[in-house]
Formats: sequence, C-alpha cells, structure tokens
Amino acid sequence: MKKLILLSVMFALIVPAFAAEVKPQKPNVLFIAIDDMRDWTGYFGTHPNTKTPNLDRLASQGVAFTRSYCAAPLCNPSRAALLSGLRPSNTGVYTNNDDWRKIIPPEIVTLQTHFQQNGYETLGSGKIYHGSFPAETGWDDYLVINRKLINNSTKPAGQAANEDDDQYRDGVGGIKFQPLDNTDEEMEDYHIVQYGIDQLRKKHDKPFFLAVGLHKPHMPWNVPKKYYDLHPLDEITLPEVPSEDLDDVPAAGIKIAKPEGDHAKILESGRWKHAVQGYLAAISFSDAMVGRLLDALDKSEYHENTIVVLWSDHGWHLGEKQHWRKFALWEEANRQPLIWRVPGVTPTGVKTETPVDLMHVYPTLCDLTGLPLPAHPLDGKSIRPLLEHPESKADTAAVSTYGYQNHTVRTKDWRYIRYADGSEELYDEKADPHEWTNLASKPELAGVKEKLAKDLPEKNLPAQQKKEVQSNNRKKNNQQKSGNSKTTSA
Ligand SMILES: [Ca+2]
Repeated sequence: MKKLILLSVMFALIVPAFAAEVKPQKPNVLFIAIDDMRDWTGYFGTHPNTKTPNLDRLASQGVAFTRSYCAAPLCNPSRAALLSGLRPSNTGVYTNNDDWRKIIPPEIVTLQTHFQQNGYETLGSGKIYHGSFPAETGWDDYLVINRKLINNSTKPAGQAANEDDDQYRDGVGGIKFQPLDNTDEEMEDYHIVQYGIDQLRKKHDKPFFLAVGLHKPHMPWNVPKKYYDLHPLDEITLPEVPSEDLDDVPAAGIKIAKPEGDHAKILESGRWKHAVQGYLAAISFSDAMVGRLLDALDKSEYHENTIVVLWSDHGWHLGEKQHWRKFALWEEANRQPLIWRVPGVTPTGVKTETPVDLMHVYPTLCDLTGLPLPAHPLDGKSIRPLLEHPESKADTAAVSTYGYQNHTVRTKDWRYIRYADGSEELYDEKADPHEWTNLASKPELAGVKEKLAKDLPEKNLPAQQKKEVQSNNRKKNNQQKSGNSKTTSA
C-alpha cells in the first residue's frame, strides 16, 4: 500500500511536469517561389486581362501586398538576397553570373539551412535559388528533375494559320513565346508542384519547411494552348507607353531601357499583343499550378498549422519605358506578388498598400515560427506586426538594387532612383503612377530627395571585391583539394 501511495505521489508529481513541457509543434512553412511574375495578378488590378483565380483565392485568405518589391530586379541576386538575408550591396552578388555560393561567406546561414539547424525537415523542388547556382546544402530532400526529358517533349501548337512565319514561330527575337499542344502533366512545373503535393500527403515527424519553386512565367512563355485561349488576342490590352517617356530619363536609365533593342523589334513585328498574350498565358499556367498545391494543402492534415508565403523574385516590363524584361529600377521590374497566409496571425482577405521589400521574408519566418535569428545580422526586419494589422499606415521604404551603386527607394508616395554616376529620377506616385515625369531636377523637391536618399544602402560592396573573394575562395578550394588528395593518398 505504501508503495502504491508513493507511486501515485510520484505519478502526480511527474505527469504535470511532463505535460507542461509538451509544446505544440511549430508551424510548418510552405514557401512558394515564382519566377518573373510581375504585378499582373488579379488582386493588384493592374492589368485587365489577368486571370489568376488561385493566387486571388490565396490573397482572399491572407494578407496580399500591393507594394512588394524585390531586393534586385533579376533572378540570382534577388534570390540570393532573400535566402541569405543580405542585400546585394552587402554581399557583392549583383548579376546572374555571380556564384553566390562562393561569394557569400560560409558563416552566413541561408534560410533553408537555418530551418534545418533548428529542427525542421527541409524539403525542396524546382527553382528556389538561381538555376545555375542551386544550394547544395541545407536540404533533407530535394527533387532534381531531368529537364531534358521534359523539354524534348515540347509540342508547339502554332498560334493561328496565318501566323506561321518562321521568324516569329517561337516569339520575337529574344522574347520567346509559343502555345503548346502539351498537357499540364508534360510540363516541368507540374512535377515540381507534384513533389510538394506528395510531401503534403505524407506523415512528417518534424515540422517541415517545404519550398516549391515554379519556373513559369519565366521565358519561354511556352505553355499549353488552353492558357493562351484564356486570353484571346482581340481582347488584349497593351501597356500605355508615351513616345517621349525616355526624354527626361538620364543616360544611365536609357542605357538600361535599350529602346532600340527588344522594344524596337516588337514594334516592327506587329506582335506586341501576341507577346502580352504569351506572358498572361504563362501567368495563368503558373497560377493553375499554385492552385494544385494550395488544394493539396487545404485537404491535408497540415492546413491549420502551415504558414504560406508566396513571392515572385521580381517584375517584368512589357514595353513600359520602351523596355522589356527585368533589369531596371522602375516600378514594373521591381513590383511582384507577395501573399502571406499565417494561421492565427493574418486576417483574411486584406490588401495592404504599405511598401515592403523581400528582405523581410527571412526574419519574418523566424519570428512566426519562433526560431532564433541567425548569428549574422539580417538586412530586413520581421513584418509580423504588419501581418497582424495590415491596415496600419506605416511610412516604410522598399529598396531595390540593380548592379553596383544603382538603387531605388520606393515609399507610398515616391520613387527615387540614383544611378552609380549620381544621376537621378524622382516620380510622384500619387500624381504619376506610370512614372512618366521625372521630377528629380525640381529644386522645390530637393528635400524630398534628401529624405528618400537616407534609405539608400550605406555600404556598397564593389563588384571587384567579389572577384577577389572568388579568387581567394578558388585558391582555398584548390588548397583544400590538394590537402584532401594528400590525406587520401597517405
Ligand atoms: Ca518620362
């Protein structure tokens, strides 16, 4: 009896203590990266022909940003910045040729590695980092697709009987687009998303960080014809482009716009509407793939305990400023969709106009999952308060960088651009949302410029420093290799 009492007392003491230590599992993260998707998604209301029911649905379930900007308007630096937490000006990763894995020091812990080191199962598929420089560490599992097998099966559908001119068969010059006879299942993105769906159907012992990176709407805009059919040519609205728009842009900006390049070719071809149709079709395809992933999450056991963050790496020009592609510091190249759906944190269906740049993603994910920040400083701050209260009218600034010492600062009311040579642009976003009238030379706006310039990055790591880093790393690697081979032979 004594024994039984003693056991009961022990049990009574131990059980509550044990129970108190059982913490609810950390939330999972579904991290959806989209490639080259500008602000032509439904919730922005920017383009009348946009059809993105799935992104709009996600927007209606969380907080959607109408003023979200990339850290850099091109794939590699944008992604390296978001995933390392450090701006291009802080790492020297400015171009698509800079191997961030050699340039960013190893003590900088990238996002997936930080989650892995903090008890998460890290899973990925598709384009998370720039295609040439995937992260080889930090993943517990990563789907690698044999792209050749899928690309070889591409079947052009032809746009119309009278448009089979050879020179335009797959687009106009470098602007590539073509409807396909392929099914969704024959597209690479289908399989990238399928990996995510399969993971959502599995039992996971640990909380997961699941990253799914879609390739479309990156060029070529070759997607199944049914997505072209969603956007009939005779209904396509072209961007409004005044012929004199570049007259007040400094030489550094005109060099970036290259009006004699893609835009001249597109005008000459008479196929501007076809190109816009192709991009809209690729967006609708990407949207359909995101829809499959979201459906799978909503049907899964993880629905109530998974943070969804959806972002695109930058925007795109389709003729605005007589410019095509990204690679510029104006609104079209830098604004992209950003949607957060965070159970228990975000209200449903709220759009916020507060400007943010993507440097907030890393620290915000740490904040929302209760992870410590990494040991190295991050360039962004958590926007959890904004996710909780998206109606707040904070006076924030988003900063984007294109190459060494070319930056732009975007606030609710202004865009300020300063190029490496000191030349400037200033746009009043309330009066001139298309950024047609450069006000930088107005003396009465000197104070506005001065205030905006305070948000420019203080440090600008020169591009040549990165070359030194690369060459030093190469030397180090070679030394290590020869060291390793010595060890092996010994
Ligand atoms: Ca202008």
